[in-house]
Amino acid sequence: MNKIKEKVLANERISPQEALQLVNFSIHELGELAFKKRKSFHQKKTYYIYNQHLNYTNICKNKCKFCAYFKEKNQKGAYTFSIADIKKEIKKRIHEPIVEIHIVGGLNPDLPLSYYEEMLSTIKNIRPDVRIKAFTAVEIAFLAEKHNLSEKDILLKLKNAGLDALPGGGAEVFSTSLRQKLCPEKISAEKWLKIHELAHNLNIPTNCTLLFGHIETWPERLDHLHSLRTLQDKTKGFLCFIPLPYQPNNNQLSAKGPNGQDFLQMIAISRIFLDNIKHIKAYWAFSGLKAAQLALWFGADDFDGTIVEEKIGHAAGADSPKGLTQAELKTYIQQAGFTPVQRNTFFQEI
Ligand code: V47
Ligand code: SF4
Repeated sequence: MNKIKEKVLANERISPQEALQLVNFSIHELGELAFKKRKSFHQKKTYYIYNQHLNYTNICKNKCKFCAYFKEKNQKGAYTFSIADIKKEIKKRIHEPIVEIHIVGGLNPDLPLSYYEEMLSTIKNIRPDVRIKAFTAVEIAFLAEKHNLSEKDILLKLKNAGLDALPGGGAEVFSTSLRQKLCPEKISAEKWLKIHELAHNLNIPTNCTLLFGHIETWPERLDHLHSLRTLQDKTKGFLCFIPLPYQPNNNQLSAKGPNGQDFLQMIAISRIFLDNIKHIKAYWAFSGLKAAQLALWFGADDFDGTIVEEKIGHAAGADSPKGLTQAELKTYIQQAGFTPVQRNTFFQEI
């Protein structure tokens, strides 16, 4: 164990097999190591963003087993925003200093490509200074297939309409056998990685995620992180990694979700293993605020944002506010012992 510690402290890269041994470290020792890594990147800074979430439709043909957000087309509660609805949502908060709109939605076969382009250009018309982080690789692949275009063409069209970055969702766990159980209709790991590589090559930075704390194992988590680290070596296009703790309610998967120790171990091992991804996000909307505060001592350096309003985790039982004010966000970060730093989508300080 000490050899691995020495390697980490000497800023040497560790293998997935070595990272697996970190699971057996005491939580104090692991936390100390991850915190040293965090400090070498960011000292005591903790980043946050003033953002707005927009979930344009919950109709989705994929029906992932862990998802409590999707609805069938004619099911009660199914919705799709019109472009007029989107305008209204953006205008509702026009007097707030929002710097990013985060957009994701289900795979709704009734929406044409022009809807996505119009959504982006409409938002940029109303708020020219805002950055739009929108559409997971899953949505990009869906549009490409539906319109018989390449994923690169879709990315270029959307970039032209106002897309600035891609969020990290849809990665789930890269293991093929697990994907078969969790989300058999979803794009493969290879496709997810290919779309992120394409985006990076088009100067569209992206985030990346891992959905953890359900039926996956530590070796599967480490394989996933290894694939992300390998792509990052090639493109340097990932801005931030977000370990998403599984929320267990109202879906078709029988699993519990990670406990506090597992959550902190995941944050810490991500920080240590992903030596080429600068930021690790403690996504308070899924983990809860107290766990997110603690995660800052275990390697995380980003506290996400104001949000308003989070729908995907809350549909599955997330027990956190649906949004926060900027003042609240700063207070949570300060109370945890860190210095809040406002950032934009590209992690530039504001
Ligand atoms: O892709 C769905 C996940 C993701 C559940 O890039 C679930 O900055 C937990 O990716 N329990 C969407 N997770 C959220 C996401 C995200 C969030 C915040 C910031 C960024 C970013 C990305 O949520 C989905 C899926 O992987 N998800 N159901 C669930 N029951
Ligand atoms: Fe659809 Fe995404 Fe939910 Fe899967 S996780 S069912 S792709 S909305």
